[in-house]
Amino acid sequence: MRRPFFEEIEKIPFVGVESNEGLGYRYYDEGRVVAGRSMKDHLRMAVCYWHTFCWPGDDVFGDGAFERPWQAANGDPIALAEEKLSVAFEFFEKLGLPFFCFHDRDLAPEGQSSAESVRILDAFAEKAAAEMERTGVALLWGTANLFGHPRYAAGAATNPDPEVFAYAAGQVKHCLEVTKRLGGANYVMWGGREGYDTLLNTDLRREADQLGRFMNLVVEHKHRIGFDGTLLIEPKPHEPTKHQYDHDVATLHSFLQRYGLEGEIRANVEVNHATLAGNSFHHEIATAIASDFLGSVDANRGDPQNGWDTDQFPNDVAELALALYEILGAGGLGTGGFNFDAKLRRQSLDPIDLFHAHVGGVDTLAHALLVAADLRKGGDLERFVAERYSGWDETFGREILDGKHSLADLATRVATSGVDPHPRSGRQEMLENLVRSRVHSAR
Ligand code: XLS
Ligand code: NI
Ligand code: NI
Repeated sequence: MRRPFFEEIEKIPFVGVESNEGLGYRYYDEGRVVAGRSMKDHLRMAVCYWHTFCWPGDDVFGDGAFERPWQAANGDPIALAEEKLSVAFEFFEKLGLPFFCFHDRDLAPEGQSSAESVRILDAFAEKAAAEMERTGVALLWGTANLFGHPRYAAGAATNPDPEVFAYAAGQVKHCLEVTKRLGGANYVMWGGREGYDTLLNTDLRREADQLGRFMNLVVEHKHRIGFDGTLLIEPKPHEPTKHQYDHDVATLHSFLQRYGLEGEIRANVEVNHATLAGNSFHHEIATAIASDFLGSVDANRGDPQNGWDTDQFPNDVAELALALYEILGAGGLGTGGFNFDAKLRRQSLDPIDLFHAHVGGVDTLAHALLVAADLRKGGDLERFVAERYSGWDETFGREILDGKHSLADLATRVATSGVDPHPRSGRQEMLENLVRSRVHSAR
């Protein structure tokens, strides 16, 4: 394989919004301080290992369309994974983002036995550590692939067979330890097949309890080994299952409460999963923040015409600006960041397309951050909302919330003291205009 692989590409420069030529960031100027923090520290962006380096460009109707030397059909899996690792870090360096994310099976091929898989992953973790040291690229999160192998066809933790549960537990234990070793800021659990294909063969009550037990075991192990990153669950309503238990942020929150996991696990919200669940991304982010458990973001979007996870790079500034507006209001993402869990279109064959895709996604986020910061700075939305609810800060409103009035009290008050509320305009169109004008003016 030729080295460097992306021979014709230099490190992506910041060229500024006026520039129209070549590959360069128009909005993402990593050191630029916005709302008290550098763009780099606000966004904490990550490249995902799986779609970017492991996906061969296949779909359910067609074969792999890409020619990536490290995906050669008859090569030695270990040597190929080594090549993939070196190409990946070349890419991270040239793109200039601070983080990456991986599944255990992206980094290292699965062995003949679980013991062999552990040995292989340990060896690759060491190689990754050396590359991280050399390049300064850090790990946003690690995760275990509990959905690819046929043993997980009926779920991992929610499998009818406890031996599959045990197998998955072993895999997560090891991947969590590897993530800790690599200084990962978070550890993600996406319930790929934790759901069902048909209720005719499914015991919902048992599966919920199994999933609750599994997550408690992960939390215990995290504390046992002293992993100080954040545990995250990534909700999704379906695909590949007909129904996935972590349907959306609100469903996840009730699950965490039910199994005593609140305060231990936060949400990794994916744009595409939000819209698949019939929610907007803005809704999912605001809901997670309202329950104090937003953790991190997968920034890939869907296509409004398709009912599946198309994993496209973000390109909608307005959509992301509203989410970032909420995130700024909440003081940021903490250990989380924005991961591009996104893939090319199958016809985007060339390695350079990987750069075009990421540069566009990065700039969309950076532009959205500027819009969100302007909205916060102007303070109009905040003032409008505060004013709209101001009655609840006054004596009567506070007394209601403090439990000082029964239903009967309130009825009496209305009947005797002439309570006669008048509706007030919600000014939705005015507020939408305000957001739109910031989208156009932010630079
Ligand atoms: C799939 C998920 C997956 C998780 C990591 O839809 O988005 O990629 O982010 O397992
Ligand atoms: Ni997804
Ligand atoms: Ni994801």
